[in-house]
Amino acid sequence: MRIGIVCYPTFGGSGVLATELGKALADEGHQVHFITYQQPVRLNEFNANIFYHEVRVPTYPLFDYPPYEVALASTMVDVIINHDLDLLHVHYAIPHASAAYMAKQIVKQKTGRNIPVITTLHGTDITLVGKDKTYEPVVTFSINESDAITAVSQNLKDETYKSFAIHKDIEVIYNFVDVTRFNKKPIAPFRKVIAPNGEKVLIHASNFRKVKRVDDVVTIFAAVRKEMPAKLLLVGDGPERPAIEELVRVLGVDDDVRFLGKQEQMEDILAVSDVFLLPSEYESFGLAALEAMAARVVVISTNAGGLSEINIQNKTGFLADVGDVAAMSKFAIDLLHDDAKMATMKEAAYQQAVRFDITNIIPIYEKLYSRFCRMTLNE
Ligand code: GMT
Repeated sequence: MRIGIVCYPTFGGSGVLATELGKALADEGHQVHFITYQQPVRLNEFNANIFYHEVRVPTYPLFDYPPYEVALASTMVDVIINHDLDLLHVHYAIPHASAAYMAKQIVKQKTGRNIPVITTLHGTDITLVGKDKTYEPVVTFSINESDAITAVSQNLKDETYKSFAIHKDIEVIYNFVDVTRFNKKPIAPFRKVIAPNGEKVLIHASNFRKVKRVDDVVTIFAAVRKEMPAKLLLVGDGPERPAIEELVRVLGVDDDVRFLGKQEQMEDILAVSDVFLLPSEYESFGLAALEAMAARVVVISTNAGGLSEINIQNKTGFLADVGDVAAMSKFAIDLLHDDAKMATMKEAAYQQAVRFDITNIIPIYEKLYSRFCRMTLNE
């Protein structure tokens, strides 16, 4: 098949998932065309089946807001027609689903072909941004106009029906992880640099937005640090970082916290970690937590959104209510004191990640695609 993939090219979960999906489809022999405004961060290797089409948004003195969606739809039209795509798979509804709708209509008018559009909902496109009155009518319309809609968890599917008047079926296709990539032995000299005296290592990775509650990460770590020698790795970057740096200083844990910034080699960093903290206000799924589990790292998270669909209480990790830093701190302290329990939970976390291995999920997408392949105008 010739598949167009539209996503955000950044470190966000939807972009990571879409890029890994495209790479896996290319490995299966499909021709994959990425249409984005920048090379996706995880698109870091050559593959003869992968093509990248940059969306250029020319500026003009009149434009305070350059019309990205128009440029994106035009690029989609160009790629669909000139590369004879079989379907378009867009990730994150805003503005990808509405741009795809526009491209679909133009292609239909120009060629008579009805290009199938599949929209995958990822999270904040529904729960935060999409709900906003500024976007809601367009989001509702373009989701309904998609030929197929998928959501990355049951919780996100439920939230979508609650917040939008969607009259089509939404299929849950869970996010996935390449277990082979993340199941790595720790690099001993690296662990020595991070934790020179054998300290326990806690980790958090996100885009440092408010919804991630990174301040709770630091508060939990400070409680752990009072009880035992420990280090905290903070991976990623975003708007909350200056406030978090300040909090680290205020709580007096600056000697034990490392800000690593945006990182591509997450598997090496996770391999030297013991506990992954994800105290988010909401997560549709929590791809970062799944990657941690694949690296045998125990996850302590909130029970918000779809997190309880992957993190199982007292088995693969621990869950608490949003903001309950006392409970999450206690879970971490008790676990870090109990080597036997830690070993059992690490293994359980890994086994749970295997259920979401890439090899189990890619065929589900391929089956979905084959349902829509080569639709005609009358279908
Ligand atoms: O909000 C983010 O953290 C980024 C966002 C995205 O779409 O880039 O992540 C969402 O999609 C991920 C991949 O499906 C999910 O694993 C995240 O849970 C989800 N984030 C939220 O729901 C807050």
